[in-house]
Amino acid sequence: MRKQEEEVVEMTLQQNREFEDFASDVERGLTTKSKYLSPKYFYDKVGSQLFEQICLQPEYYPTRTEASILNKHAHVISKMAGSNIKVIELGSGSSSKTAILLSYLSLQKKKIYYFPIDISSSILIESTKRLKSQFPNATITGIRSDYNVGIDRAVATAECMAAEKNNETPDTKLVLFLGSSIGNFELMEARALLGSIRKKLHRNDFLLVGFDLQKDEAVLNAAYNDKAGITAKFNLNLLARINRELDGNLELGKFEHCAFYNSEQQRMEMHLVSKTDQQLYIGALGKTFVIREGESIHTENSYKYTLNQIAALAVDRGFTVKKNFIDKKRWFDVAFLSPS
Ligand code: AVJ
Repeated sequence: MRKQEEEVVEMTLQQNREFEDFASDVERGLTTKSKYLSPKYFYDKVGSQLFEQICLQPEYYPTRTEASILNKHAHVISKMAGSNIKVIELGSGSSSKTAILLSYLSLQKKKIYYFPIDISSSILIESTKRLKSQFPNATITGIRSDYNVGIDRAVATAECMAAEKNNETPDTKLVLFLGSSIGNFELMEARALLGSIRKKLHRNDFLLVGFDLQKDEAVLNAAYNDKAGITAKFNLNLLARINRELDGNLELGKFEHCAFYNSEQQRMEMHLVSKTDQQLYIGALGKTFVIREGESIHTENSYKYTLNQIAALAVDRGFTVKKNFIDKKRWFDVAFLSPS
């Protein structure tokens, strides 16, 4: 069986595990006093496509702002990262921004080794196929996984490659964590994640993290309540996914998208608010969950950072901030970190 087919089979097998995780997480989230669902479940095929549409909305500035920073500084970043690296990306999604960096790296390098890691099998299959045609000489290995396991598998795969090819493959790593996905993590979780990444890095490795910065609340609220209603669809799609995959009878029309900036917590919050008292039946769980009028299901936090908070977080986790690549409006920071 060809290697590519092996990769697809492996990803399909994991889809079964995905189902188990989803079912038990939904049961837990709808059973607790303050109902919640993890934002990682936004990214099924429909959700990933809706997120790509969100990135095109005039109000949603993060993606295009980060892309403009990468376009402007990719040559400096690839110079700082050195000549022989393997690129490991957490939450790669469509890898559209990463292609900017890979283009520069391919100009300078003999060969690119890129390991996109994503929870969504569908966007991973799609983006790796596209990137392989864009970078025919590159070795691109998609890994369907959450972040921590994903890095270990990327490092292990790279080492196998090195063994197979008599150490031709590079030994320095550039880990990418773009798109302000770090914003979805509670601050303690973000600390823990950076700490676990630090443990997997050697002195010559680097970490590039995209942070959405604090700014005018009106700009933030508009970004998560776009006029076209795509973010609302993206949020409600979580319920549609429960219906599709867990045999739920949830009526999307009985829920309202609600997103607002919580200045105390310095985060955008997304919720699905019930318009009436409801009985939510989920066939795969054989259970009914009661939700009251006005009660919400908390679906996402998106923390907004200051440069001081970024520096404190990096230093606290054993990194040095080599450079903050920031846009003119100071809305977004791509932080270039090295192990200290
Ligand atoms: C992909 C997590 C960075 O929080 O801004 C977009 C997801 N949520 N619109 C973000 C999202 C609502 C996005 N991240």
